[in-house]
Amino acid sequence: SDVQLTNEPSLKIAKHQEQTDITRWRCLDEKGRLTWRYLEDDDEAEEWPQSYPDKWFLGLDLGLPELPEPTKPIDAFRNGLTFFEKLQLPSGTWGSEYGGPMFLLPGVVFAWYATKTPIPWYKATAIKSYLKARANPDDGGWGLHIEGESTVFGTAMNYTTLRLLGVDADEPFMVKARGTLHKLGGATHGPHWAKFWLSVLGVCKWDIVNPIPPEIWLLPDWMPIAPWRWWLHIRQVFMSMSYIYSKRWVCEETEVIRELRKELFVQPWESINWFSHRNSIAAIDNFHPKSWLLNTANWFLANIWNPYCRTKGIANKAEAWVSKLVDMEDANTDYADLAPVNAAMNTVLCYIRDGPGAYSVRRHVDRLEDALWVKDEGLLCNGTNGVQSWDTAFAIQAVIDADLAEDPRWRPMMTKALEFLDDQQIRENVVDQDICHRQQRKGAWAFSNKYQGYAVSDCISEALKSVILLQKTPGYPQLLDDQRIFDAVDTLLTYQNSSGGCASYEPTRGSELLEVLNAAEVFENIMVEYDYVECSTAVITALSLFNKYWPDYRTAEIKRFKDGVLAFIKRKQYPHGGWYGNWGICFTYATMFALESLASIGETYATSPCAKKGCDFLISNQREDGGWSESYRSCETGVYTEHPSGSQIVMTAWALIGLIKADYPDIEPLKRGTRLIMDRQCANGEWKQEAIEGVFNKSCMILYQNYKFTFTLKALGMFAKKYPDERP
Ligand code: LAN
Repeated sequence: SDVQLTNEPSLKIAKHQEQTDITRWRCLDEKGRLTWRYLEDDDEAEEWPQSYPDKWFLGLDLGLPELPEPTKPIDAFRNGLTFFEKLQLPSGTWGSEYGGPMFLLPGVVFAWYATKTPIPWYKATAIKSYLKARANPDDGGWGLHIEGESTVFGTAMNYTTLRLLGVDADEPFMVKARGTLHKLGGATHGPHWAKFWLSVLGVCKWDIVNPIPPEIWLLPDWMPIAPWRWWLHIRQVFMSMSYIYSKRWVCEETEVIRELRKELFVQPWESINWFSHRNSIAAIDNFHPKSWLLNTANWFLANIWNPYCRTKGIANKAEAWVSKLVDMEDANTDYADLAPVNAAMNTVLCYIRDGPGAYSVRRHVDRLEDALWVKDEGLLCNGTNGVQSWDTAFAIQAVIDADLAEDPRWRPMMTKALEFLDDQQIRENVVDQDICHRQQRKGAWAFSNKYQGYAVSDCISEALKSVILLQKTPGYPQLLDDQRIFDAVDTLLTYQNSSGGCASYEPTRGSELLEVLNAAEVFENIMVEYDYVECSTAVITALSLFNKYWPDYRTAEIKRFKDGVLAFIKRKQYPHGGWYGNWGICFTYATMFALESLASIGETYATSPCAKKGCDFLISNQREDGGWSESYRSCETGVYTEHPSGSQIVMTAWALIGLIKADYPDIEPLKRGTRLIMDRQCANGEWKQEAIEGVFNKSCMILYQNYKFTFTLKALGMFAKKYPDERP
């Protein structure tokens, strides 16, 4: 009754209300698959009360008592863990918002819209709240990520999202956003992906989209540009995009689409020359301008290939093959897909191909829920379907590093965490591994969960470390037998590049030169896998630990592998002593991992010039108040830059962990850093969210909500273990 439909009854999109009732949201944990429910029914809400994690995710008061004031780091550790324990989910993992990127939610909403999926009022309302809260206060637009300046990408996509959800164009915040979009040149000046999505909706015409030929999937594997060599994310996104582009499919025209055509552009829609705007892009969106080679290829494809050479036969063959590859992706992930970008596009693809109501469409729509998240600000889309295995691994390591895993007080929590990793280990390779060019994954862990099932070198490493450490602690069940540990190591050993380093999902398969084909405009370094310091160092640390307990397993290969990684790490050290981080901000993050890995093979401050230089780098950046602080600008510029809001507990913890692992000899700086973390702790043991911690592709920031527990605890625990009697 309170659901008001727009004038498109067939789409059943509800008008928003002012806000949802925050006490009615619940996060459902089905063995690490996390989805949100809104309980409209009072009885149901009473039967399923909000848990501590629910309340915490939603910013509600947990009503926890104040804990005794800590005098030593170990007390602060205990208080912190007492709080963090309350946030453990039934499956044994911890949940987390994983927001930051501002281009993911629009994809999901567009997929709902294109597939005529009903959007209940509470989702529409919660999305409206989130986007309103996240509009840039000065100009009302949205950026690439939550801390970024307004772009056409962010503003055109999120404005359109709101309009599709039934938000009025006359609302003051919409007027403001539209003004900003127009100042930036309007939606004709968006990057490739914005043009793609707006063409699917029929707000733009397909002529504005630079070619995305599915034919590229027909190239033989030996060719240096064959897509199986590309970085996984780009490959998977480009795949479904190319099918939809090839079909030039447009969703049903509705009143709101016709209105959007009037709102998003700076000239009358009918007069726009779409073809001529293929390369129009606002300066702020053009983070990585297209190469002349790509521009030439685009010109050829658009002017010669498409009109004159592309036969129906070629198009059909290419579409059919891409469609098969998408089927494999869907089957291998039970429709969860690699990430919400390709998940949204695959949803549309299945709708086009299989029709409304098809199982593929229904399952996709259901799976899109896995990436959605609710918080006090409203509903958003996470960067992946969660951070489950990754966060669980670090939670375990924090307790191990404090030497408290044997303490019966923490054993139930730790056992549950171990059970989670046990359940989440991937037990088999994908069926069509060679055909769809998947990496070996038996024995591995994914970043989120096994349903998504994409192994990552450092996710395997961190989970493996945690499992070994706990199973070697007296009193823990031996859930993974040796063979399953060996499976993980076997897969890990497939990850080394010729450089000695390791990449993320797969060893690097193509040349860096492929970067000239980067068509996304808004990201850098996305075309192939690169060697990442964090990934490489995590692997070496895991293998060192493994060696300790199984010295005879593939000994020579492991030694060779570790030597290669070690040489790589040493090469990658900056003259100032730090290492550049690709997935966390930035030098502080990677330097922690580098020092930890060096320590794992016995290289510390006293014994290794490389480790000493790394420590000196960290010490040189310690601030007056004892903390460390780094801004995401470091990632963009490659120059260590402090965050304007001062010391950050997460970076302080990273620096302390690196220093303590490297056995830094002077306790004074360590005490000052530890003090800062203790001072920032709340009376109930919690730490509050500070600046954003993560990054990808140099330009896009992403939040790691649990780092303020896992790493602060680890740092406190390590300090306490090393200096049990010190009171910083
Ligand atoms: C992630 C998240 C986890 C991250 C680590 C494990 C931390 C890292 O060490 C290796 C790379 C990895 C797995 C990673 C890769 C890129 C991801 C998946 C993300 C940063 C989360 C979101 C991002 C993804 C690419 C977002 C969609 C954007 C596109 C350009 C397709």
